[in-house]
Amino acid sequence: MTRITLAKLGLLAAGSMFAGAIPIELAQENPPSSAQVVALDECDPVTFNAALGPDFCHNVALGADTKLSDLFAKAAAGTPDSGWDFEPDVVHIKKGTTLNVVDQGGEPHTFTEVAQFGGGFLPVLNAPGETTVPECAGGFANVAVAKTRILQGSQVQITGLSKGEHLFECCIHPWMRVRVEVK
Ligand SMILES: [Cu+2]
Repeated sequence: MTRITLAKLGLLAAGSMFAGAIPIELAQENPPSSAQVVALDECDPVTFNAALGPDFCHNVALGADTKLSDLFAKAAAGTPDSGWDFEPDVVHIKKGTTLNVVDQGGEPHTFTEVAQFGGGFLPVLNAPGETTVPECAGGFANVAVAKTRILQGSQVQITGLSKGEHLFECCIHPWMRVRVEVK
């Protein structure tokens, strides 16, 4: 027998021992429930990638794209592009529910818990007069911010939310906001 096969058998044995050890009550308990939040954007690959790098925007926008200059102009006017959005805007969950946040857009976002909604770390994308909230300060040079990043096509799971209200926003596009109510 090869070493790999032996290792596999060992894993199988360990797995069945573990399964056997699970108390019946636990096995019958419903799996923890989950709720989904989707991050959306319609970045235009041509203009975004020309400015931000060849692989920045992966969007398949099919005509719904927003050019980078338009995104900046709308943010500066205080009327940010509604194509950049977390959906739904409000989530009601029970304590213990896992929140799955999926980036279905073309560019990276962050899902960052904040005490109060406010500006992100790129002043050019903040509403007029809006300042960077403390939780977004430093941008991706700040590990606390960087670890809340969600890349295109990936998802993060938020667990262990306490009862009460939790506010999340994108530190890049700060008009992307979600209020989570935990009962
Ligand atoms: Cu974003």
